[in-house]
Amino acid sequence: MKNTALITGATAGIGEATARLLAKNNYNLIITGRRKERLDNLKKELEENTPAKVFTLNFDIRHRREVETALDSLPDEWQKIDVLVNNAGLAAGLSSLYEGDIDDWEQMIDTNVKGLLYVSRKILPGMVERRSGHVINISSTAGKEVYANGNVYCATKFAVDALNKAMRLELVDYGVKVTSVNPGFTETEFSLVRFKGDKEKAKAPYAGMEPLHAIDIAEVILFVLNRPDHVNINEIIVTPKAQANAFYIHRE
Ligand code: NDP
Ligand code: 8X3
Repeated sequence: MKNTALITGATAGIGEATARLLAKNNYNLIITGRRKERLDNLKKELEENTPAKVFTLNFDIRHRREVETALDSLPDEWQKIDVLVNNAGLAAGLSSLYEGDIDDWEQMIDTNVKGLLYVSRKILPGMVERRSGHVINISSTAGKEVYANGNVYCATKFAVDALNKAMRLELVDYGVKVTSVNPGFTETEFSLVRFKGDKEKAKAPYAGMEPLHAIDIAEVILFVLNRPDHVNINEIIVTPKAQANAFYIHRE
């Protein structure tokens, strides 16, 4: 029997690559995001080309009522969620705290921390009740070390790291696995979003080095999920070969 995975932020990057990979590996999928057309196209593509059934939920994760209404609307046959990939997130801007844009801060906190909490609060009770499940929280190298001008983004990812540890403690007695996956530089739409559509600025972080690709992280997620039942990977940090930590990059 297939398991069901709910992936937040599946319209691009790591979430989309994870959806594609899990669809080929015996999962049915609930995919979420704000861009409805992308969700619909991905559902169509995956249902045509893989054995997966796909359900789409279109909501802005920052809005608690939208999240609750969307998740409450799941039909009975989609209620049993075995895997939750808390992936939706973003960085907005790159500047010192003393020059920071408060709207950017709020967007990051509302998406990366509060959005993750809203979704988790709805999905975890079912896992606890069934005494099974696996939550994968996408944190970052930025959740392990702070880099200059990363301040609030780093703070949100440190928060994800703390929530990951909290979930592990609180869910271990119910047989629910919890893992944080902490990627380094990964070339997705992340940088374009951070720099608000400025393509030149978005390319700069990857100059003279090969970043990770979204599929690299999707493969790690599948590896984590495929461990035997008695094994839990608590956290995993994955960087490009050229990235030593959150802020030291070797460039050719
Ligand atoms: P992308 O920008 O390519 O994808 C981000 C995804 O998050 C999109 O599907 C987007 O969907 C969704 N999302 C963003 N805001 C919202 C919102 N308000 N409501 C619902 N969905 C939202 O970036 P990545 O794939 O790189 O990022 C995925 C995760 O990985 C993030 O948590 C990021 O912080 C983390 N990460 C990324 C790294 C990188 O270098 N790329 C490194 C380490 C961690 P839509 O816009 O359609 O709503
Ligand atoms: C994303 C990686 O280093 O751009 O979490 O913050 S970084």
